[in-house]
Amino acid sequence: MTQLNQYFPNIDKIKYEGPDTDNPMAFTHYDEDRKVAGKSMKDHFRFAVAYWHSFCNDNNDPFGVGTRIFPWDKTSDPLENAKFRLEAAFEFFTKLGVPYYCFHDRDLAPEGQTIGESEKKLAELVDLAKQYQKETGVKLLWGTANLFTHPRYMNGAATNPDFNVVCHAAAQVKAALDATVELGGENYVFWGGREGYMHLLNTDMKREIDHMGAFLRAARDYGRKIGFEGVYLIEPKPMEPTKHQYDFDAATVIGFLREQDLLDDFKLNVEGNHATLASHTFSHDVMLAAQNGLLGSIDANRGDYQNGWDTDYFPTDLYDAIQVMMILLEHGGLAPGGLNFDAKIRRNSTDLDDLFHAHIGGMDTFARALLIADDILNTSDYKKMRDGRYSSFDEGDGKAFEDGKLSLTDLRALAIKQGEPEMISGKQELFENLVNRHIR
Ligand code: XLS
Ligand code: NI
Ligand code: NI
Repeated sequence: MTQLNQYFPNIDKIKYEGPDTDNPMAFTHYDEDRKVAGKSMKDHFRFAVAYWHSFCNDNNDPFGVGTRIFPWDKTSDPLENAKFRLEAAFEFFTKLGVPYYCFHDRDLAPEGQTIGESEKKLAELVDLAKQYQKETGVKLLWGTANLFTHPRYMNGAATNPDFNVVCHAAAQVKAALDATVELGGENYVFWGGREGYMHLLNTDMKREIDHMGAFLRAARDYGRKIGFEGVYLIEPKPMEPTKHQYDFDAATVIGFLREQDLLDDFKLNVEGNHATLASHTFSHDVMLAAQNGLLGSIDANRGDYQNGWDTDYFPTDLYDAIQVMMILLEHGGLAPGGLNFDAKIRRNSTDLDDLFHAHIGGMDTFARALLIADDILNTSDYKKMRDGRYSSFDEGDGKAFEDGKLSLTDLRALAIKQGEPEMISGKQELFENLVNRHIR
C-alpha cells in the first residue's frame, strides 16, 4: 500500500476522545461505530469531503489572488500536479476517517485542448483514483461535471441559447458519468450554476427550461445504459453566479422534475447555504425534499446572516444541525446519499491543519446534533405537542375533510354549528425552549 503520509506529516489519524478532551485534533462527538437509533454514526452521515473546496480552491476572491499554498503543486505540469493532489486528498480522507468524497471532472483532471484530450486526462486520473479507493476503502459519494468555469458556458450549459454549447456540455456530462460509474459512485449530481438567466429581456425561459429537461433525460438514459444504478440528484440554488437560476429551491425543483417526467430517477441534493440564499432555512428545504420522498443527499454548509452570498462556511451551528437531524431521523435518513462538506476554509485560514479543524468541527457538530435530536424525539413530548396541534383532523368531521368527503357547503354548515373557534396557542417559545433544554 502507498504510504499516505507526505502532505500532512504532523497529523495522525483523528480519533474519538469524547466531549472532555482538550485535543483539538480529536473528535468530541463523532464516534463512528456508536449506535444511535439503530444505526452507527458512520451510517447516519456517510460524510464526504468536497474535492473542489478542499484541494483545488486556493481561496482567491474577486479582490485578490489565492492565499493557500498547495504542497501538491510540485511541478509546472497541471496533469502531474493533479496526481499529487489526488495522493494528498486520499491522505486527508484516511487521516480524517471519512468514508466518502465528491468531485467535479475538472477537480480531478485539467481540461485538455480538445474533447478527446480532456477525456483522456480524466480517464488517467480515474484509474489512479480507483487504485487509491481500493487501497484505502474510501468511496465516491457522487461525481459531477463542472459546467460553469469555462468561458463557453457564460450563457449557460444545458440551457445555453447556442446548441453547440449544449453539445459540449453533453460531452462533458458523458465523460463525468463514465468516471462516476468506473469509480462506483453512488449518486450523480447536477448543479446548474449557469442554468438560468441574467436578464429576461434576452431570454426564452420556457424553451431553456425544456432544453434542461431534454438534457437531463438524455443524461439519465446514458447513465442507465452504462450501468449507473445510483440516484441522480439536482442541487437547488436560487442565484450566484447567475442572477436567476432555474433550480431555485427544493419546491421549484420538485415541480420541474414532475413537469419533465424525471421523478423516477432524480432526487434532491439540498445545500444549507443555498436554502438560505432562497430566503428559506436549511431545515425548510430538507423537510420539503424529505416529505416528498425526494431527499437524496445533503451539502452541509452555512451562510452568513450579515451578507447575501454563498459563503460556504463549515457548518458549526448546532441549533440548525439539530433541526436537520430531527428531520433525517423522522424520515429515514440519507442513504444512498450522504452529508458532503461543500464548505471552504476562510481566505485567511492558511495553515494546512486548518482543513482538519474545519472538518472535525463539521463532523462533531452533526454528531452532537444527532444525539440531541434523538434525545428530543425519544424522551420529550415534542412529537405529541406537534401532532396535537392537528388532533381535530384525527376523527369525525376533520377526518372526513382530510379524506375529501366534505364540500364547501358542508364546511359552512359546520362552521355555523361549531361557533367561533377558541384561540389555540401555537406555543412557539415552548418548542424553541424544548430544543435548547436538550443541548447538554
Ligand atoms: C455551488 C455548488 C457546487 C455543487 C457542485 O454553489 O454548491 O459546489 O455542489 O457543483
Ligand atoms: Ni453544493
Ligand atoms: Ni454552494
